Amino acid sequence: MSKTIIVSNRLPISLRPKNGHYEYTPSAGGLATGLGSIYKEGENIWIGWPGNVVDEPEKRAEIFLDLHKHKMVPVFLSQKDIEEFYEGFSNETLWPAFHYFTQYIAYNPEHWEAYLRVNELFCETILKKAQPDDTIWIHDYQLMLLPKMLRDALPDATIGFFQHIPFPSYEIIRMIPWRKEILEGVCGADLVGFHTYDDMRHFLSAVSRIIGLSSESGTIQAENRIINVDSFPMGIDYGKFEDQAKSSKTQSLVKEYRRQVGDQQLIITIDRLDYSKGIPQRLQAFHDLLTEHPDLHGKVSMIMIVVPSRDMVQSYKELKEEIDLLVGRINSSFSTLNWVPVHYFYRGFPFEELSAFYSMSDIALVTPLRDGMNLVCKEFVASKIDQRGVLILSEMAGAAKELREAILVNPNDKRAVVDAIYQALTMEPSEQKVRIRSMQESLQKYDVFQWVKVFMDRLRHVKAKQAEFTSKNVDQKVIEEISEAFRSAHEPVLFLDYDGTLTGFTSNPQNAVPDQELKDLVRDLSRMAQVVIISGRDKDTLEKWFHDFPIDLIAEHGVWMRRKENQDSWELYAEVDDHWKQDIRNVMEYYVLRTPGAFIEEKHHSLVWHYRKVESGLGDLRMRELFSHLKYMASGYNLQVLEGNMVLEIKRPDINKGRAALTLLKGLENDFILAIGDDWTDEDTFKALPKEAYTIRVGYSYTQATYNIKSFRQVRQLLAALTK
Ligand code: GDG
Repeated sequence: MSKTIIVSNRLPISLRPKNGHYEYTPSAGGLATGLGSIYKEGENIWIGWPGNVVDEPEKRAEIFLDLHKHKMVPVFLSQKDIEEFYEGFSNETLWPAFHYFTQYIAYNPEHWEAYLRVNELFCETILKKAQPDDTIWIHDYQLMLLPKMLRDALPDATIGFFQHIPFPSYEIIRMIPWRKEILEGVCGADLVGFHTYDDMRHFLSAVSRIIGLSSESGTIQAENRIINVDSFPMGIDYGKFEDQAKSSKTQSLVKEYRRQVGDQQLIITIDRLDYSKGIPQRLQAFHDLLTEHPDLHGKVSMIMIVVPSRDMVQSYKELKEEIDLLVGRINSSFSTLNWVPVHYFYRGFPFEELSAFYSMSDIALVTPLRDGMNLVCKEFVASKIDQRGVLILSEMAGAAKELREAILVNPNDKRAVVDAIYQALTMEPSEQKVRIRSMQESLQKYDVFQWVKVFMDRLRHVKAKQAEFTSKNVDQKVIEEISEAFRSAHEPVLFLDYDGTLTGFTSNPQNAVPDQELKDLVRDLSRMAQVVIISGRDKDTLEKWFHDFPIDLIAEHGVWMRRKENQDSWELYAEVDDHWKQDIRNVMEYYVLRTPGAFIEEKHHSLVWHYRKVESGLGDLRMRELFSHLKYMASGYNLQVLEGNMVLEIKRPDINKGRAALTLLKGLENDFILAIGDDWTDEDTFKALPKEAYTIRVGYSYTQATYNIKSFRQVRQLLAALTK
């Protein structure tokens, strides 16, 4: 039976040395709870770093055995790994880059080496446990190379990757010298998940621009499979926060704390120490609020919990000092003997106390400058069992995409934050109730268990889709079957599209000249079968490239044909009516002028707008614009607009490769037909041919063809097999 392996940098446990041994405390974090429903079942396991540096082999062995009981497998990291891989590349390169703090990005080749090394170490550990058909779910930015490493070793494994932090725009990711390896690493997965649609589209754009893999509706077309990219906003364990808030323990803590702080409004803020969380900016806004509203003195306090984190990293040390200073400034300026404006805690609290803080607070001020999701705001809402309270939430947190009833603010706009706090302090209880209730409803429905379920379902779905393609894949068995049928046929005919089928694409179409290997292949085939090159290319180009080959040529999707019996003459197979061309050309030229790199190709029956050389993204944008423009004009002329591989073509609908293929076959008694093509124009051929024909589409798109094949290289291999 196949199993599921969860992989994350940290295991959901902490080890504390005690009396020469270790004490294990399970983590209560949201991810650990959500994934608990998975790794604790059956043979499933969780693999990760236990959080301590342990070098002695005996101690490692002891931990290994202990963790085994908890269904965990440790990856041991050395002090150097921690410094270079974790603090270094993960937290000084990827973290600042992905949170748009470009001024903090370190570009250190040794850190990159460590990142590679540790990802490999994870890979080796996983490979000791994984079977070829297991499901492996990898978490977060510390392990972005791992999906590909695993894919290389286990080509059929089901691999999911989820990134908990934002994925930045192409402009940022391109700054990282190792961007290509990172993106290729992630693309080893079958399903890649982010918290928001913005992260997802940034990732897709980077993949297309940096590693040249295009995508449609979140599906990346890799060379031999599809990869799905989607957004899965992570939820919390709603029930746990609700139940805790209702518990007598929390209720009595709330009473006690309330007694201590007296009758005033409370603003809660909870974050790990991190510059992305906007803590100094928040303090400055609170400072301004107190300056502008002396009437609030003594009536409102902020409870600020900052959980120590990464304090070995220089930028974090500096941040800590800045926060200490700001808190000191506010408290020293405004405190009275019975009122402290900021209750500042630089430490973590047990869950019951955290719950009491959420429950007793009137306002949660969650203003990160950038945050993948932010769970604190969700936990606050879930803890409001009396539905009193106001959430102020940064637009820059992933959660802002879901929690629309919060007061949303731009955390860089200090004025807006001050106003938002004032609005929250004066909000009517009836309005608070409406807002909180609506947010609670959605958080309850989409909790962390639902998040896990949706991700896993989607992963299965992608795998099923891939299997559909694989079942149609031209493998060795199919090659043998086709070769066998080819050899026993008396009158075999081969319809071969040219660009993308027999050869790859070049930025200038005129450079896709047949190479020697292809020429030899076509010649060899022409001795054994009727070979038809069936292309959208103009006749002059085909004539130039294949003039003296004993083959049939079909140009411009069937407007022109040259039969092998009559190599010197091209016949026109469709009446050319080009009265529409000038109008359409004018429009296309306007789009050429606006789009550097675009150009027009004129054929007898069609006009083609090429954008392969246009800056990525701009080409698509202009193509969409031109598409709708031309579509409107096309109906008046009874023309058809078709989207091809980096081209937009407008042509008469009655001229197509299918019609041309049938014209050529008329009166012949072919006992073997093979057609291969790579785009929509070839679909007409596949559709028109008799059922017994072998039809193959290059690439893994949906097709009418019986089979899919990976690339033109595999097409050549198949054709070479026929000649043997
Ligand atoms: C990353 C992404 C994304 C905090 N103080 C205490 C305490 N906490 C718990 C909170 C909350 C968690 O820590 C913090 O989660 P966040 O989501 O706010 O932030 P990150 O740690 O940066 O997490 C983030 C997340 O991954 C999930 O994908 O949302 O954007 O950066 O659960 O409750 N828990 C206890 N005591 C504390 O004092 N017990």
